Formats: sequence, structure tokens, C-alpha cells
Amino acid sequence: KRSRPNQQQQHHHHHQSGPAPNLSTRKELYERDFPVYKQPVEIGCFSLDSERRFFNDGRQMRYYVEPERNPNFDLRDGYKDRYIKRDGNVKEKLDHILRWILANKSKLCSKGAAASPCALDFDFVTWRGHLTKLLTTPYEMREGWLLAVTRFKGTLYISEVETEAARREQENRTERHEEMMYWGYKFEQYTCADDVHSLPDPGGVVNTNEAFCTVVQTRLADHRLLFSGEVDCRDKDPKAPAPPACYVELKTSAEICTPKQRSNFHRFKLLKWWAQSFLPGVPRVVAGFKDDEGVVVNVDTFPISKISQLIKNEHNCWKPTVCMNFCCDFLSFVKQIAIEDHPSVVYLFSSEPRRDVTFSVHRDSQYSFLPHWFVEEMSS
Ligand code: 0WD
Ligand code: CA
Repeated sequence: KRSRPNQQQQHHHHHQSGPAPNLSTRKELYERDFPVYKQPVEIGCFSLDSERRFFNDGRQMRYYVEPERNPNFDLRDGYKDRYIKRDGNVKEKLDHILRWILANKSKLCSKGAAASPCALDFDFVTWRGHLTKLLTTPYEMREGWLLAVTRFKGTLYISEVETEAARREQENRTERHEEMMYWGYKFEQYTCADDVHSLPDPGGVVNTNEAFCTVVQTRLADHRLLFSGEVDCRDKDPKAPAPPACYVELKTSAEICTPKQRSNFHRFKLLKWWAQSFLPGVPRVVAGFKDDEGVVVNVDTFPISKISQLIKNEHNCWKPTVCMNFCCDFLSFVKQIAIEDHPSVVYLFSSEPRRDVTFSVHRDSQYSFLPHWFVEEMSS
């Protein structure tokens, strides 16, 4: 059983008073020029099959088949009898990304001194989803996060730790909520085909173990990043641009009937959608708007590059530059704090809404996440 991180040693310094200040999440502090964010480049991909086995290839790639504008897709169909749900109790941490790194070791590693046989040319390795959480932090009023960081051979690995609040929410999920989580995957099945020339198969089984993930390289200011994110499907046109520009992100959202609903959609949903797809350079989100019965009543495409204009009329709305500057400053903060280079040392960063980001240090604890098979192979 793990102890709660806030019972561990805490550091509560302020800027003036010491070498280890916490990081503010106040949005006003991040309203600066947009930082340099290099065009993300896909340097590889991997697939997870129906049994969650890893493959260093794109076998799980799917192809987008544009639906009608008003399709009436029944998202409840198959929930009881054609749904295989991934086991959420298995915490995979960074394992799949680490497997991908080992499978591509020869092209990634720059040989250093004899003492460090393989050093990556990256400052950070993480999931895209963790970076999305960082981007939205200055606007997050409900959920906190815990990010574990380990410095190993100069690279900082970032892996999420489930918060107590998230664990409780998962345990207390209603049957209705459980079913609604299926709806997003069902929408994917209505709009994705397994092959370039085939059509979607709404009569098939939805298996959420299956995934196709892109691995991208980019730079945010002076932070060299390697991250991976799950991609729903790609444009099937052979003349479509190369990845990630051909990728399509699929979403479902409640049908918008009132000005209040539209405003909330702009202020909260579009922030999450923008952050998630902007990071890997996925250019568009296709959204299925569903009614309370789980029927998709209309479908709309949102180009990521148009989202910031779309929200400009919204009062007190989020700003992309705040998201990116906060993420950038958080990564600088991590570089400054996570000094000791050791695979079992974890710097645990903690965020709660409207609070500064704090951290604590843990040696050989339950937070250590770099597996032995990774540490050993990177050391030889
Ligand atoms: O804490 C996490 N987020 C972890 C994610 C811990 C361990 C593993 N993963 C991995 C899985 O291998 C999964 O394939 O998450 C991968 C997706 O990573 P991501 O792209 O960085 O995550 P995110 O951007 O949050 O989610 C992308 C999609 C989701 O689609 P929507 O449209 O709902 O954003 O990945 C799915 C989901 O379909 N997804 C997950 N699949 C498996 N395990 C998970 C998860 N923990 N979280 C989201
Ligand atoms: Ca999706």
C-alpha cells in the first residue's frame, strides 16, 4: 500500500527565499510570446494488438471513412455483447515507449564515453497525454495530477501516477458513465476501416486493447522532446500528406443546443482537443455530436489551426500561448530540480487546481517506474 505523497517531505519555498521554489500555475504569468515549438516529426510508430502485445510497426493503423453529416450512429450498440475492455488495473507506465526505444536503439543512441554506452539525444521522454495535462494546467479547475520524473543517462522520463481522487472516481463510476466510455470507441468503429480499400464494420467487436501509436520528435524552446500518442486513424487518400499531417483524431461530445452549451464547449472541450492534437501535429479533429440516448446526430470537422480563431469571441477564454509557456516553464523547472541521475530515484511533481506545483523526492520507492529490462539494456 502506498503512502500519500503529500505526507512525504514537501518544499514550500517562494521565489525570494530559497533555491527550490515551487512553480506557479497562475495564467497571467504565462501570457508571453508563443514559445518556439518545432514542427513535430514522426520518427516511428508501434502497435498494441487485441491482447495488448507490442509490435514495432503500424499494423493497427486504421483508415478514416467520412460519414454522412447526420449519420444517426447508435453508440450503445454492442456494449453488452461485442465489447472487450482493456484492463485498467494494469498500469503500463512508460513500458511501451521504452520497448519502442530499445527496438530502435541503434538509430537513437549516440555512443558516449565508456561509462554511458547509450545516451538519447532527448531531454524528455513521455506520453503525449501527460504533456496534454501540462498544457491545460493553468485552466484546470477540477483535477490535479502527479507526474513522476526520473533522470537516467541525462534524459528525463516522465510517467503519470494516479491521484487518490482519480482512483476514487474510477471506483465510484456509475453504470451510465461506464457505458458512455464505450461510446467513444464505438464512434471510432463507425468511422474507421482496417484497410485502405475496406469499409467500417459496425457489426464487429470493439476491443480497447488495440492501439496504433505515433512516436514524434520535436522541440519546445530548449527542450528536446520524444513522446508517443495514440492515433485514431489516417486519411486513406494515397495523395494525403505524410504523418502526422494525415492523421485524424476522433471525438464524441454532447449535442450543442443552447448558447451556454456552446460556450462551455469552446471554453473546456476545445481546450483539451486543441492541446492533445496540437502537440503531435495532428491537423484535424472529427467530432460526433451525440444526444442523451447515445445517437450521433451530426458530425463536424475542426481543423486544429482554426480553433484559436473559433474561441476568440468567447469571454475569458483560454489562450494557446499560456498553455505552451506553462509547459515550457514546467520542463525547465523539472530540469532544475531532477538533478540526481539514477533509475530508481523519482522526483514526484504534484499539481492541485489553483495551487503551485510542488515536488517531493523518493528513492527506491513504489514510484520507481523504469523497468530493469530497460535500465540493463540501455547500460550495455
Ligand atoms: O496514464 C496514461 N495516460 C497512460 C497511458 C499510462 C499507460 C499507458 N498509456 C497509454 C496506452 O498505451 C495508450 O495506448 O496511453 C496510450 C495513449 O496515450 P496518449 O495518446 O498519450 O493518451 P491520451 O492523449 O490521453 O489519449 C489518447 C487516446 C484516448 O482517446 P481520447 O479521444 O479519449 O482522448 O488513447 C486512449 C483513448 O482512446 N487512452 C488510453 N488507452 C489505453 N490506456 C489510455 C490508457 N491509459 N488513456 C487514453
Ligand atoms: Ca479519440
